[in-house]
Amino acid sequence: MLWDLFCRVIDNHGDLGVCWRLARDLAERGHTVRLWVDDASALSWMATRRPQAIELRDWREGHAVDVNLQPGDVVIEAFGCELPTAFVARMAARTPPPRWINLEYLSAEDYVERSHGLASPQFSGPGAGLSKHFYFPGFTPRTGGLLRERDLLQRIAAFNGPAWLAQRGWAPRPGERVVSLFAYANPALPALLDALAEHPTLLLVCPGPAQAQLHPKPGLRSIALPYLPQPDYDHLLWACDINLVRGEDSFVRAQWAGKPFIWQIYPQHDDAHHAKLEAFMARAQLPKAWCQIWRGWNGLAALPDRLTGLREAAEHAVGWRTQLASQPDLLDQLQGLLGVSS
Ligand code: TRH
Repeated sequence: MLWDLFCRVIDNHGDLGVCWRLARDLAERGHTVRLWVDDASALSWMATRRPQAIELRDWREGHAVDVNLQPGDVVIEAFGCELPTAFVARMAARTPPPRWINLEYLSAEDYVERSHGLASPQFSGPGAGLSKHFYFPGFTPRTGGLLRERDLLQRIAAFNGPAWLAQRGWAPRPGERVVSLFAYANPALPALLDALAEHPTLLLVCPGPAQAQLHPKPGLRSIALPYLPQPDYDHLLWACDINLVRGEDSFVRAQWAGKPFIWQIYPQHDDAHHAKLEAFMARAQLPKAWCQIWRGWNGLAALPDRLTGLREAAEHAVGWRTQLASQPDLLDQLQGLLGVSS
């Protein structure tokens, strides 16, 4: 089937990160994808390998949608990005009309289960007659699930983390733990570095504000990493002992890595992110001491001076991954909703 996937890059890399991962998963399952992106520049480092089945299209202002273009069988409007009206008109003119999906941001909050799968018939405008379905990713069987490539868990089980790190010159010294750090600007960074230094640690720091704030301290070595291709960023998460992640896609990938992780949620001006953070910790039944570390890292409490609860968090990470992996993945569910097989 042909899928039209529309992505508008707001800021950071998650909108494109999620859409690129979705496009790759669709291509892997035999589909053809037209990925419409307004700013595809991050693909230069994120997507060094481009599957044949993914065609990149530019939809910045001034790149009018080709009026002769026949919309695909499925149109995905990622994160409510508002499709070009000319394209919506083409959708309404197509027989049969394409299935229209609004792929929402990920949340563990209760409203997700109530909202997932709802239809929104369009009574006016260029799309009159079409019906849009809201698709909410999530952590429970009554949500749209999480992106998980079919062979992901086998690849993780077969992965040799120490060899992968050593090949890149990022191997820990004997007795050192390896921690990955991908974060927004964070006033708790000095306190985090102190807590990490309690145990000999090699910190692998992804591009971002933290790279400018690193100074050597006893017990803590750090290496500033370049942006890695998306599959290699996954490998980094699988190779490390603890992962600090942010946003949405790296947050999910840390859960598949099955290692203890700390999430810096994407900050929202009205503090709505506080409820999202608490909702996930409750949904995942994160160990109490580890919740305090999470609140400290997200500015909701003082960061403890040690990573208390790390052992419980390591056990929890494995059990939580097993629970999530027992649910159908996002694409299996979406194809089921659409009555599509791959
Ligand atoms: O970059 P982010 O903060 O993106 C955010 C979130 O998605 C948030 O929900 C959204 O509202 C906001 O964008 C607009 O974090 P995230 O979601 O982890 O996206 C980063 C992507 O970049 C992810 O797909 C992983 C990928 N990545 C690489 O491919 N290589 C790298 O080296 C790094 C650090 C990340």
